[in-house]
Amino acid sequence: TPGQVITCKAAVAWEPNKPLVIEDVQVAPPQVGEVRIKILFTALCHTDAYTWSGKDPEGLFPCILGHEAAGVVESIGEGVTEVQPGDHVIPCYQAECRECKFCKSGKTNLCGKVRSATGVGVMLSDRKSRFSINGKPIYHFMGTSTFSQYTVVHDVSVAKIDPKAPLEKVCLLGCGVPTGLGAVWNTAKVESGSIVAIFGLGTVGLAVAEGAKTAGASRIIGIDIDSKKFDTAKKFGVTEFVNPKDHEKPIQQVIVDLTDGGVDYSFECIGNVSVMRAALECCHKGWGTSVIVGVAASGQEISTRPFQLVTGRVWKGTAFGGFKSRSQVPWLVEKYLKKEIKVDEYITHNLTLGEINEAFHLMHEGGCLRCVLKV
Ligand code: NAD
Ligand code: AHE
Ligand code: ZN
Repeated sequence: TPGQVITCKAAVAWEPNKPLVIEDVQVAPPQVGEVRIKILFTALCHTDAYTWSGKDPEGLFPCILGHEAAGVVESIGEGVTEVQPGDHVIPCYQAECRECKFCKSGKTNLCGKVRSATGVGVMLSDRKSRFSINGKPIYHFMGTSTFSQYTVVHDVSVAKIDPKAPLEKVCLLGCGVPTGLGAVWNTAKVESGSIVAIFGLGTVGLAVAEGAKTAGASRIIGIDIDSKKFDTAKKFGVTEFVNPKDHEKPIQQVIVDLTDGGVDYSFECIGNVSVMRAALECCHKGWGTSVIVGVAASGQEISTRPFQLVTGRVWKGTAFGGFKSRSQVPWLVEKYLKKEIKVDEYITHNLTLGEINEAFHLMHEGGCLRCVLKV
């Protein structure tokens, strides 16, 4: 039997920076290779705010933002074999088809199958949106669009998880927490005894700290311009704090002086290109590796003296912490259920979809890590 159009509530971004509007949205049934998901909980990530701001070259309006969520499969399109209605799932903005050049390389978690469609807000099969309001199409975002009671995603972008996991918590495993843990475990491969510097102590930076602690780092230096972050950061494994505002010297010099020549690994978790430079330049000569995690605005470029790399420093980046999404998100959920990784501790606020604009305001205040919305 052909699926039905569902009318439900969604937060629509009509224009950059204009408050999101809760609208009645029509969600078309899933087509071949697609899955329609009832979203139960979604968190907000800084990347949603970034695209909303209008600075993301891939940002299209009107759209439905959101990419850190959990829900239940409502229906499946033709050819979908790996999930069934009723399955508990986490939508994944980084797909994993297991068949493309990227997936088969064994060298990356990036997947090429649906990226050309998700980057322009449509579905792959007909390059159209499944969302509309009275016939007017509304763009998808990151292949997930979780600020909606129902969304349609590609089957290669759905991780099926243990139904015992509380969806109001594990929604965080859709982005920020895996990104930080994976930046340490998969991208940098931090060894025991290493000295680590983390720039930016939001959810992503704190997850880096947690990852570094489990990897056995000897010193974990947290750098943030908001000293209110330092108390919480201790609980995630940060051992020392530096507020660049307390120093006259450039922050890279402060860190080099603190560490007898620099750190073994640094992570930029802000999205600020001058901090990215500082993060590279505070690395130890000969081997220090810096990982870019933050997303910088359109038009921004990184720079440093090439001599920094000639003398052995390494500059890297990471997307979703290098995790293969469909394979490894379920594994992260199990680790959470076994209490091997934190998740609850990153949730500082709980609101509803109707309060989403308030949730975005909270994000810009110091006390907020993740705000989870009941959808
Ligand atoms: P957040 O806003 O919660 O955290 C950023 C932190 O940086 C805040 O604590 C802020 O006080 C601090 N900060 C700002 N300017 C600073 C400066 N000049 N020096 C030191 N600290 C400074 O954000 P988040 O949700 O943790 O995300 C962090 C970044 O990671 C964002 O850019 C986001 O878009 C990006 N991100 C990337 C990936 C990926 O796959 N690469 C995944 C998730 C998020
Ligand atoms: N559209 C942005 C790029 C945004 C970006 O880099 N996204 C990260 C995930 S951020 C999650 O909070 C990512 O995974 N990138 C790899 C990819 O395939 O998008 C821009 O600036 O163009
Ligand atoms: Zn995110």
